[in-house]
Amino acid sequence: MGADLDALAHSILRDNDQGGYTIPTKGLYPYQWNWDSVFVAMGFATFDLDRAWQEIENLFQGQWDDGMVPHILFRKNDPSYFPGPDIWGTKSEPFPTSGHSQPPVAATAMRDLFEQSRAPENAERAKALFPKVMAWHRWWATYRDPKGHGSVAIVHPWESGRDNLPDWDEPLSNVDTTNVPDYVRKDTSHVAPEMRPLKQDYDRYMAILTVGKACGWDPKETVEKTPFLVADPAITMILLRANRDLLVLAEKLGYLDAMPEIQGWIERLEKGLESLWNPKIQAYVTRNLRTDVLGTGVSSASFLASYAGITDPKVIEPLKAHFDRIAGKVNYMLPSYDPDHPGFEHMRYWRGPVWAVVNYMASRGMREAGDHLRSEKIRKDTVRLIQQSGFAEYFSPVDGAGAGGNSFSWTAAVWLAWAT
Ligand code: 9WN
Repeated sequence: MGADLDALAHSILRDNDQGGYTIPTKGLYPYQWNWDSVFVAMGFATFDLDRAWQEIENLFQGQWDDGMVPHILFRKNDPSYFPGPDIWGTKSEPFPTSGHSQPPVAATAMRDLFEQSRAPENAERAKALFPKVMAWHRWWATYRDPKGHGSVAIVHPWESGRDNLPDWDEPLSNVDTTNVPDYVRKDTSHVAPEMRPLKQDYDRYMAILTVGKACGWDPKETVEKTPFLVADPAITMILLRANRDLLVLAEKLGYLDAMPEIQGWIERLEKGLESLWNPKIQAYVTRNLRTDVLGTGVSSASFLASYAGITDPKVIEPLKAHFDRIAGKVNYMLPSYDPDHPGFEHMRYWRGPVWAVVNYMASRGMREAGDHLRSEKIRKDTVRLIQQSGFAEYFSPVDGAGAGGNSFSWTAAVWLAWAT
């Protein structure tokens, strides 16, 4: 069984490989996505380290002059996805891209690849990538903390990678959709609509995109004008973790001058996380930076606290209690949203389903923090899900059914890199 699944995972990565970059799955997502590629690199690293480096290097081919690494790289036009390059309308070189970013996992993967083999050619590749990653992290630090809280703000739910999380409902409810031109979705022609965001969500996604486009996706102007500006605990934690890994790389690669700047980012993000702690529910939540309203639910983001290097028992203990409560409610951890919350839907995308990549990060952090029991619970549940339902995009935490796209790259990658 394990060997069969390993072989299948390899073939999924090879099949979705477009020659140097990998698409998440055919049909539904025919382009290169940012955090997908980074997890894919972790999978490739288990059998082809050169190809793993190449995946990350090619992601940075899409980097903008201001340092931003876009969430989608449109290397060639493919009408099976909406919204494509014409709708985004960016003028980026050498190929069109989307206009905002996605969770910055790259530095963490880079450190893993570097530590896997310090052969001179790997050190050279890490050295060449380092300034690009610095520029990306500097972009987050410069533009995405407009209120000075220290947390990371996103300008579109797509930027979070957790597109229809119930926490976005409140900020999205303030988005005016009256001027959204007609459009035709493609996602619901590939996947059952009940597993995808609602039309109302898509209308709002398009309205926000239209504002960003009118700003030319200038980072400062977009933050000023976007109708959706929300601090995201997951990106804040992922960037915090990535900065800790970048700091280690700076030292090992001889970029000593970069260290104080990275250290400053780490301290700011640690402080920023405090502003996302909701004392009422004892968990990390989103903060709408337009209204100052805090999210009301425990999403899987909270369980990335150890991954982010947070050790304070005042935070970790209540989160463990949430974990144990939730584990008593579902058959497979981690649901993307609290099953006790009215916003929970077990098959609808980021409103409940389990995502292997989030499981990987959460479990890794818990293991590093010495919480082997919970870390292993997540890993074993992920193995059971994949054994039962294959390499699906996401899974029901209730019955383990696979949902979304099939033959999914990051699920295969995470299987190879961590689950088995
Ligand atoms: C929009 C590719 C991406 C993931 C995201 C996931 C989904 C896209 C979509 O697919 O988002 O970016 O069109 O639904 O939410 O996390 O990177 O797998």
